[in-house]
Amino acid sequence: MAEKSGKIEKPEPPAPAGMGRRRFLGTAAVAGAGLAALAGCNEKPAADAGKGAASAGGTHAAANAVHLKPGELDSYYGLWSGGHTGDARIIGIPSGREIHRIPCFNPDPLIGWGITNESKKIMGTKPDGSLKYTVADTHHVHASYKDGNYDGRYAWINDKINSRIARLRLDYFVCDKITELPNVQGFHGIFPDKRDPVDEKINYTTRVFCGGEFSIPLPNAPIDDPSKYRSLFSCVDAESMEVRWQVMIDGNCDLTATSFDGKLAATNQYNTEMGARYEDMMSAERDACLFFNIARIEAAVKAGKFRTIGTSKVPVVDGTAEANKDPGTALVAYVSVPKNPHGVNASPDGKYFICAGKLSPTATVIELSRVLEWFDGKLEKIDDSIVAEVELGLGPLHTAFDGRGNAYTTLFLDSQVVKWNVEAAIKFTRGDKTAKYVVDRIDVHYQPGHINATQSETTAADGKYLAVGCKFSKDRYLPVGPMHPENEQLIDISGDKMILLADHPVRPEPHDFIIFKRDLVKPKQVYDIDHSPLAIKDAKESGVFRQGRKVTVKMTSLAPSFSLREFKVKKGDEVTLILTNLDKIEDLSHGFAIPNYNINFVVNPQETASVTFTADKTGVFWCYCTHFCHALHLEMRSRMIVEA
Ligand code: RUQ
Ligand code: CUA
Ligand code: CA
Repeated sequence: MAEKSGKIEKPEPPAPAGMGRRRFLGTAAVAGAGLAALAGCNEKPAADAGKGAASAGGTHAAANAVHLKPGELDSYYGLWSGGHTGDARIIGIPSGREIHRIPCFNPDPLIGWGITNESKKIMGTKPDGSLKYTVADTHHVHASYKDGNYDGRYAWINDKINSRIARLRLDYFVCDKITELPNVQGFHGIFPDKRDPVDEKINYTTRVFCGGEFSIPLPNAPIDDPSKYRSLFSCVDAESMEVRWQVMIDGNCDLTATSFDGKLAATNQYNTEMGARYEDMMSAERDACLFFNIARIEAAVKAGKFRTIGTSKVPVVDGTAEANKDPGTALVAYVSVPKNPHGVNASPDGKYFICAGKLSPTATVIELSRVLEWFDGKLEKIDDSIVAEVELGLGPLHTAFDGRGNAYTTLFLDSQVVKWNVEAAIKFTRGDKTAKYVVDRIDVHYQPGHINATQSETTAADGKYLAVGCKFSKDRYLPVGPMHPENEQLIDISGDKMILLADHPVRPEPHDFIIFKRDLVKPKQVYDIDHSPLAIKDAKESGVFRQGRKVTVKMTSLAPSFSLREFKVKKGDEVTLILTNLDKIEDLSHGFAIPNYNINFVVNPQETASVTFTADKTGVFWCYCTHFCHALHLEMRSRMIVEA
């Protein structure tokens, strides 16, 4: 294992008043009784159940805040990761209503994702045409920026299982590109940059950073010795979705954040030990938060100072601690933070990065300008970029911001959210023990992980609502067997005190989300017919076109009929069916299903989709519309006759 460079032991700051029970969670405690608590099975806070609602959220005012009258629209879009379902979900805030799902990594029969040729091309196929992957595990979703705020162009989402990044278009609310990261396992943290570090004119997102959480042999080979494993931090081009470059580092990447000036990307690291078992991964008292100097990395790539790994052509620069000791040339800075940190977040004033402690009850505040000073040779020790390290409670994970100088951190073990003031925490760390940095605490239900406030990590953070992703819901909903929903709780943060407003059950398990003002996106509700080169713009172009055993069936839809009421193909034909929906009216979508052929897809107004299949069964097959579109929806059919 490489020497952990620059890791100095920091004395623990004294516990603030009233925090006696929140001791440092040492290795011994965790290995014993503490482990059960880490898994979220600490004693069930039964007496506490509903307390938040009764004490605060149970008021009429709170209930009114989230209750929209029929026909009323939400004021924010919530973009939620879908977890196991490999999709992204759109949730209206404050109502908590799920409005839409965007399939990305997994097939979805509703819209024919993974069934149409267009979606298969995005998802990736094997040589036999079947999908390369059919499972996914999405965690984090983040949107593109301009001038420090969301610009409504794109969002990106990760698949941890197969190391894929998907891009979502925020005009049609669809996934349009997926890239698999080479030589990465456990792709976890993801964050777009907010502007270019060098070019002043590029004040918007052009890169997306992706952290690889699991270290592996590079190139991958059956090597047993974990000290030989490394992980990669990847930069993906926001437009082309190609991987621009990667940085090889010691330890691992977990979450990712970016600075508002475009100069730095950060990742927190819990496995500086480079252990292969959890006991090894928590043996050190401090781990790290890494800062990547984007301009320097890109200059190094330009100068040819890189290697490639295996069959990948992506340039890989050396970001290991040993190669980055000299600040004058360093590409990466390793800042020491306490024990197995989780979550790194950039404050909306652009000044700080906050790393939560997870196994340490602390949050560490790192000042961006000081990290830059270190790279410029003006700060002697990189750890002097730490301006605060304060106790918050047990199991701090993620942090959100209200734009008024306050941070909100989830405490997984305490089942709480703590509101704390960043400048007061800095004063406290500097020695002013009268500085009361904890502003408020609220119980949540239960074991919160992710947290986000409206517009949190933007210059337009407005401190109105806070959503908390509780990993355990226990007694909050009607029991539905062993699998419980997750509990997304909504909290009013517009005043000094946090007020619990509502519980929203969600299908497990979304992990992360962002919430932004509704006027930041301009969705389109009818396709531009030219979006597909295959579009059949006139019903008269319909027909069956044969070239040997390859048959193209061209069809249009216009409620309540398909342009071909019947069509004939022969057994063994490779059939490509192209369907354009000629309806122009908003919300007039048709479906197209072929019984016993396992085909179903949707065409929205002016949309074109195609499917290719082998006609391997003879007989009559009633292709029917699967989307209720008209009073004669049930009659909207076409007969496929497959002849012997
Ligand atoms: S991680 S609970 Cu996958 Cu987002 Cu922190
Ligand atoms: Cu077309 Cu139902
Ligand atoms: Ca560790």
